[in-house]
Parts: sequence; structure tokens; C-alpha cells
Amino acid sequence: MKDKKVEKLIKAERARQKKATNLIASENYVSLDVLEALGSELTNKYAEGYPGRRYYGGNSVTDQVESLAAERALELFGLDPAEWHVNVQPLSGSPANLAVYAALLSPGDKVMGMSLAEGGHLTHGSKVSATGMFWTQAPFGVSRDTETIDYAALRELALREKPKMIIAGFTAYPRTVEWARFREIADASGAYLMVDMSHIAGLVAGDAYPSPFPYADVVTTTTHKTLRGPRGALIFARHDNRGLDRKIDKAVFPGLQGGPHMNQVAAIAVALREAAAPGFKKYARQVVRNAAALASELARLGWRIVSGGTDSHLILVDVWMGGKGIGGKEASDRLEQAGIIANKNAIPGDSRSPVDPSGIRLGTAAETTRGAKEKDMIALARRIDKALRKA
Ligand code: DSN
Repeated sequence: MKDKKVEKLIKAERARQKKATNLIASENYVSLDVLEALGSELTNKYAEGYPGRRYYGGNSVTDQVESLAAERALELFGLDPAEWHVNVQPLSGSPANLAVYAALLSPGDKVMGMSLAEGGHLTHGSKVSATGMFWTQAPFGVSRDTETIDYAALRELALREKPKMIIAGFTAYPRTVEWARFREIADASGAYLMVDMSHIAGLVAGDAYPSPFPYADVVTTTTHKTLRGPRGALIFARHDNRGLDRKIDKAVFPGLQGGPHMNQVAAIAVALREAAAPGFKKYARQVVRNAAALASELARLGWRIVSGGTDSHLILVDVWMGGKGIGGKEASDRLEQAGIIANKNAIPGDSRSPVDPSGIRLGTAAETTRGAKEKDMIALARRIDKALRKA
């Protein structure tokens, strides 16, 4: 590279990634093929529109790239193209979620998503996100007793609030979501059911977590978490007489985006092929087994695991433990000093502030890509315990 300053920074980041133990639940490591697609000449091309319907000439190749990515996305999740449509253009998760709001709702319509403080995402209706500024929110949380979703309370809330859309999805909820219960509640309250499976997409693809597709109207996912692709997102919409597919496409372009990043779409296509290979199922199952091993060793060492465990790649640890432990910020700083990267995170009903909450969030997708197994997780739990224990 001629630009030595940028080259030096890229090398420094490569070295940092190699050295650190990565427990950020939303990160992973892509293959060299994904990197090659991202760094390709496809970045030079404007392709506003959709295959066969572009606003610029010269799109014969990008049309094939986009169609291939869409075909692979449907195939990976076992979806019949006669029943499901997929849009592969969203630049990332937040724009994808915003596109669903823009497609299915009018400004001011009511949405019910998990509150950020209890495990949801900013775009599930947080006041500081556009989704909370332009739409009315009726957020739900988790039960104080079990720290899991209370479906009876959720149903009651939905019947009272009558939202136009219910979002089932999360960024810090470690347990299995009962998609069928969400479907029943959406039907009873007359709402669309949108599932944001960003965190667990790779686990769903690898048959290590239940699929939401039999139940949802619309499914969004980022492509860079457990799915192990480049940064990007997909929106799946059921073909039906409500025209969800057309509405989603119009919301993505021209509603919210201009030209898609075709290098990114090609890299997504590469990652989708990788996730369809037999080894990926083994990977996804190992991710879940590793999380279970890490959670149970941390619990054995005396740390409180929110909800008592995990069914996915994700673990929420209460490091504050009502004052017996340390704050989440200090915990993540101490871990970083010990070479372990994680993030501070609120726990349900947190009494502390979001900038220094009671918890940390851990995830096993990235370390599993590097080959970690249960025994490595036990050793890692001991390193974490040593770093966090009060002197
Ligand atoms: N920032 C992602 C996460 O860490 O879960 C969600 O967008």
C-alpha cells in the first residue's frame, strides 16, 4: 500500500486482533475470501435499483452478484422463493430495521420491542434512535424473577396496547426465544411480527437455535455476527397479499439508501456459501457448547449469570452482584488489561447507570472461529475470574 499511515494502522489492528481474546458477542472473524470480495473492484460500481431494474448502465455483473447473494440467502435458511423474498442491500443492521419500520408502518404507529435496558436493540424503539423518535413505543422487558421473557405479561401488554408491529429480537438476551408464542401474541393483537435475528443468525443457519422463519412476517439480520460474514444486513419478507416484499424493497431503495455497496453484497454471498458448508453446523453447535461451558465455570467460580445460563453464544454476567463485586465499566477495563475484550452491559432491572452498569456481555462466536473448545472456555473463565476478583 502506498499510503503508509493507513497501512500502519491496518497492520496495528491486525496485530491487536491476533493478540486479544475476543469475547464481544457481536463480533467474529471473516475468511480471506470474504476479505477479497470486500476489497474487489465491485466497490467502484453504482447499482441503484434492483437486478434488471437499475438506474445506471454497466450492471450486467452486479445483477448476477446480487441475484446470487439472494439465492444463497434463501437457500441457507431453507426458504422457498415462492414463499419468501430477500433484500440483500441494507448497509447494516440499523438501516435494515429502519427500512422495516418505513415499509410497514406510518409515522406515529405503535411498536412493541424489547427495551434496550432489558436486552433489546436501539432500533427496537429506544428514545435516542429514530425508531423511538418517529414511532410510538410500548416496550416490554423480562420477568424480574426468571430474567426471561414472561409471555403471559407480553400478551397482556400487546392486547392492551394493540401495536401495529411486534419485534422479537435482542442484543443481550441469552435464552431461547419462543417464536411460536410471539406469533400467537401478534395474531391476537393484530400486529405484524418482525424478528431481528442478528445475533443468532449463524446459530439458526447451523441448526443450533430454533428458526424464526415459520412464524415471522419479516426477518432482519446482520451478516457479521454469528453468521461470520462482512458487515451488512439482510431483510427477509414473506410473499403475501399485503405486498410486504415490494414495500421492503421500496423502503430500502429509494426510501432510505442510494447505491448498494456491491463489494459488500459479493462478500455476503461468499459468507452465505461458507455458512451452507457442512463444517458450519459443527461450528454453530460448538459456539453454543462453548458458551454453556464458559457460563457454568463462571457460575462455579461465584459469578451470577443472568437468567441462570445461556442457550446461545451469549452470556450476561452480573459482576456487580448487588455491591459484592465490581461495576461493569471497571470489569471491562480490567478484562482489557488482561487481554480479554468484552463489553459492559446493563442487566435487567439494573440499578446502575448505562455508562457503568452492573454487567458484562460475553460471546463465544469469535473465539470458536479460532478453534476454541470447552476446555479452553474453562481456562478462559479462570482468567476472567482472576481479572475481576476484588483485590
Ligand atoms: N452493536 C451490536 C451488538 O453489539 O449487539 C448491535 O448492533
